[in-house]
Amino acid sequence: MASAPSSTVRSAGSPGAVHLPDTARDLVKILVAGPFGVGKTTLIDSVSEIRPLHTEEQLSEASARVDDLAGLRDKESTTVAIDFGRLSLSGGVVLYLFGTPGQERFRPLWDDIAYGALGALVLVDSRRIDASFDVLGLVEESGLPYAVAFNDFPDAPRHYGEEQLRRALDLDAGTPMVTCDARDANSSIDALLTLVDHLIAHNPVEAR
Ligand SMILES: Nc1nc2c(ncn2[C@@H]2O[C@H](COP(=O)(O)OP(=O)(O)OP(=O)(O)O)[C@@H](O)[C@H]2O)c(=O)[nH]1
Ligand SMILES: [Mg+2]
Repeated sequence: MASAPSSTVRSAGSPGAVHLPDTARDLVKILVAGPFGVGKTTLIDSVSEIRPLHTEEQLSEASARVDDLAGLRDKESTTVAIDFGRLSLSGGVVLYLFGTPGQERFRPLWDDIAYGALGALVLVDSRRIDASFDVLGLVEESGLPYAVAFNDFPDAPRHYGEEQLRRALDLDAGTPMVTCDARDANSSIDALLTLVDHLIAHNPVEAR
């Protein structure tokens, strides 16, 4: 991966684009991971320059007993396999975004989806911190570098400090933590750029 300074990285893709820009140089697989209903599909929708691929199914009464709908009043569907989208950044970096469920029961799917990924953006809902433990366990186990993005729901508690959140999630000091609004493209791109900067720091390669 190229060592582009983050200040040069800006979204170069445009919604509705299909073909890769001629400048595409580094194609990077990124996971957008997180617990049920945290906003993975929403984030990929908001940033993707191609029509995102979704595998949504209506929530059933049976699934409501398994996946906690607390705080998710309007939620009517869930991703049953993956989401997929693409985001081109200037500097020739193209992110292929794979949204992946983070519940422990999806572990077999996780191994396949994670194959070849360079890193993960883990979305967290601060109203339901403990719902993120499974996915953080899976990411840690896979050894992927990752950044944590708190999806900013309007009724999210505001009284937690950064250190408190870091401790609650048992994050290393070096793991980037940001807040984003998954519905907002710029905010979501900023979260992805935080991850890209982290990956570059992890994997510095001489600029070609
Ligand atoms: N207020 C607010 N609502 C959001 C935000 N992000 C997502 N939502 C809503 O939260 C619900 C869940 O979002 P999804 O994108 O379906 O979450 P998901 O992580 O893909 O869910 P699963 O695939 O079922 O695990 C949807 O109703 C979204 O409209 C946000 O940043 N703020
Ligand atoms: Mg989804």
